[in-house]
Amino acid sequence: MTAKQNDSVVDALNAFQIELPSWGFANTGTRFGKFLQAGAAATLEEKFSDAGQVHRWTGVCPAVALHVLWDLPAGTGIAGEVHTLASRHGLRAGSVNPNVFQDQVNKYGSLGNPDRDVRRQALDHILDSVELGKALGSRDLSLWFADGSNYPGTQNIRHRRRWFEEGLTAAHARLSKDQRMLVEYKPFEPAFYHTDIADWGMALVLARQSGPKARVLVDTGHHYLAQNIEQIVAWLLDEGMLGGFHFNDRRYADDDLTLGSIDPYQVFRIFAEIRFYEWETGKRADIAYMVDQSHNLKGKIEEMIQTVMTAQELYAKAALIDFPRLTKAQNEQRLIDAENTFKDAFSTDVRPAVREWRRARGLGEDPLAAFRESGYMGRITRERAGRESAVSSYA
Ligand code: RM4
Ligand code: MN
Ligand code: MN
Repeated sequence: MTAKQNDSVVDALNAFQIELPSWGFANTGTRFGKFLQAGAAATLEEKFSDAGQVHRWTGVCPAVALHVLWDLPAGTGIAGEVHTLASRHGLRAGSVNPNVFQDQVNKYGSLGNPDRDVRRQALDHILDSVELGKALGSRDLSLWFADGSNYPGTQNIRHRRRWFEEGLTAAHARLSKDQRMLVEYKPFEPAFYHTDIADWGMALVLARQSGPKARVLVDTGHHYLAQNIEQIVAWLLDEGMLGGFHFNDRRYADDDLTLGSIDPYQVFRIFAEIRFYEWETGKRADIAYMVDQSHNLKGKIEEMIQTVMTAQELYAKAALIDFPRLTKAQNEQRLIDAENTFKDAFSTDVRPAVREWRRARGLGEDPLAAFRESGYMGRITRERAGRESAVSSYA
């Protein structure tokens, strides 16, 4: 790697942070079974403590996303306490994720529910979450809805769309000037015939209709197989509407596997579009990078460290793309040369440069090894073993 390339990697890593999901540290499972881990976090304090380990060894994860009902079963009125817990572990609260999909009342949906009272209840929960975000100084209200239907003809798709527009507009009206609202889409699960916000186009329309502080959130697992995700990213960047990512990898559906475990080139291509946009416009894209994964089989903290390391490596690789060379080759229709600017960057081994970057910042060269050596896992496993282990979330 040349000195210039090394500088690009250093600049990229200096600018890259990624938010962790609180639910990634708790016991979760599939609908077929829950495989509990003795060391899994059960309380918000434990989630912050575990996330604090990921931040401590990687240095790039200062914020933790909160899922309101899972993390704050007592309600949204405890911002002070959340703040204290987070700072105790060197962290802050990240995006606030309202939960309007788990209560019995949400059987037929939340903001898209045909029952006006249920829609109101969902909106109230979202508005409480906006207030919690304000009290926590958290910027993003991150909205995902399980709304949809399982059988043709059972719901009025157009009415539900309008109810979403109404609800999201009302939620947007409550945002402070520093807050944003991220609208996440998903084409399937738990609804399997239609979901009310099925794709990026629907999320974009709703975000635009609800107000200027709304953006689209791209969860990499929320697409049909073979969909060109980086094209969606390029369009949203061009529209000024890309708000953030939920990163994870998948083989079939919304598998929530470790980022880059199945298709690292996919993640690289997403970063490539972002870097290309930034290089061309001279502007930094205002994107919240977040992880949305939870693991039943791998150790939760180790897996999160692995994810963050992978994200950094792929982001650093994308920083190596020679954009002047790429643009020239594109303009001259030299297809192979253009394509090879991507491939050259992707196949460069950035790990020595990333290790060096860590060393220079007083971090361990290998966060995974450092975490293992710290003895933290053994300690929490002993401390937490034997108590009632509940599955606190379904992610
Ligand atoms: C959904 C979606 C949301 C996440 C829930 C648990 O599939 O990805 O972002 O909060 O799962
Ligand atoms: Mn998600
Ligand atoms: Mn998901």
